[in-house]
Amino acid sequence: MSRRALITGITGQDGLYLAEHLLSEGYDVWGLIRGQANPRVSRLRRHLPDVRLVRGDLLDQGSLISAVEKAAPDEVYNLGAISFVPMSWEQAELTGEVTGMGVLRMLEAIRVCSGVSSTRTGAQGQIRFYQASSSEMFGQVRETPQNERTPFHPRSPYGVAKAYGHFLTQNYRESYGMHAVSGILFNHESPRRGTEFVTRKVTLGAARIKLGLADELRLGNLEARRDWGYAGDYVRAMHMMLQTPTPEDYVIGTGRTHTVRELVQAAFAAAGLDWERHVVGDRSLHRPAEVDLLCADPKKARAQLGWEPSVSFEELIAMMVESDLRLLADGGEPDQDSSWP
Ligand code: NAP
Ligand code: G4F
Repeated sequence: MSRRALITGITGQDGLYLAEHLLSEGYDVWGLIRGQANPRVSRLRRHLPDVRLVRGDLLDQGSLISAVEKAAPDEVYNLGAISFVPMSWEQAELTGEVTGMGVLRMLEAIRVCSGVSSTRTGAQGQIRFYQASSSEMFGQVRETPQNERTPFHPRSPYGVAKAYGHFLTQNYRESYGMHAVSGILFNHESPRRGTEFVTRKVTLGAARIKLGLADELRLGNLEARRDWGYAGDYVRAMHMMLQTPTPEDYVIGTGRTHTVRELVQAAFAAAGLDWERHVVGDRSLHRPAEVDLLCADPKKARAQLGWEPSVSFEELIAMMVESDLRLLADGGEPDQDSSWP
């Protein structure tokens, strides 16, 4: 019998890559979808008709219990979240509910459906759980590079909500013996990345300027540093983490860090443009509190999972620029079907 996986956040960047990866591994893949006439659901149906869909929302405990009962998964990947950091200041309570409390509701759905309690811990055949934790939890970093033991100092309501979900995942492992793991993933990008995130905003902006569709690109803090990798590599790590005999948490990143300025230089160079002629600084895009520097120490994942990234920063940015140039030249729009290559 095929193994079954249930993915929350399946309409997002990582959800689609993970679903493709698990299908290629022979899994029966189920995706949690929400909302009425959500355009990302029809895009998902067209892209991956083999994925089975079940309705539910991380805000709705009963719907998650029903989804787990219906999908009867061996593995649950909790990728659903409000994931755009600036939005977490504008809608802090909602971010706490979805990105933080949503983890509690998903863990409870698994616990209830598995019949696990404080006196009856998990047994063989239990549902394994992956939580999408984030390097944003390190925030104002205490050391560089950051590893699994680096303390957290989150700088946004999003980072705080992720820290809650992270500790709760550890707590359910320790309280109920659940096979629950957190992947502390550093920024990962792709041609499918949402256009609100800086990499895609820059590659799409460079492509628009190259094709004469725009003349300038407005950006915030150019000095922030991130460890950027390729999303297709990172979903392999999620799967690997759930296959180990003992549940543990892992940092996933490349170990290389670049400024936003270097990202801009790389993207505009890939499009054959001089970035200084087009990029305009915009104070309104700076954040109330910034994460200045992220850089992963992925030694544990390399040693214990055998995980390695396969795409360099330069290859990633060139891949995204090429994809955006193709998309716009074909008359596509980034938020429509064609933007998911
Ligand atoms: P994304 O593209 O923003 O996708 C977010 C997903 O969450 C979407 O499928 C969205 O579905 C779903 N969602 C939002 N609110 C929900 C709710 N109330 N109930 C159920 N689902 C809901 O994010 P991503 O980049 O794929 O990231 C996946 C996960 O990894 C997120 O948890 C993110 O915080 C975390 N993470 C990402 C990175 C990164 O660099 N990409 C790094 C570290 C951690 P709708 O279509 O219904 O809106
Ligand atoms: O691309 P970003 O919006 O990603 P951020 O805030 O690092 O968060 C992403 O990575 C996290 C992992 O560390 C995830 F957990 C999270 O869900 C998300 O996927 O911004 C990156 C940097 C920031 O320092 C920001 O201030 O780029 C800087 N930046 C400068 N100008 C900008 C802009 N960011 C955006 N989005 N837009 C700008 O115009």
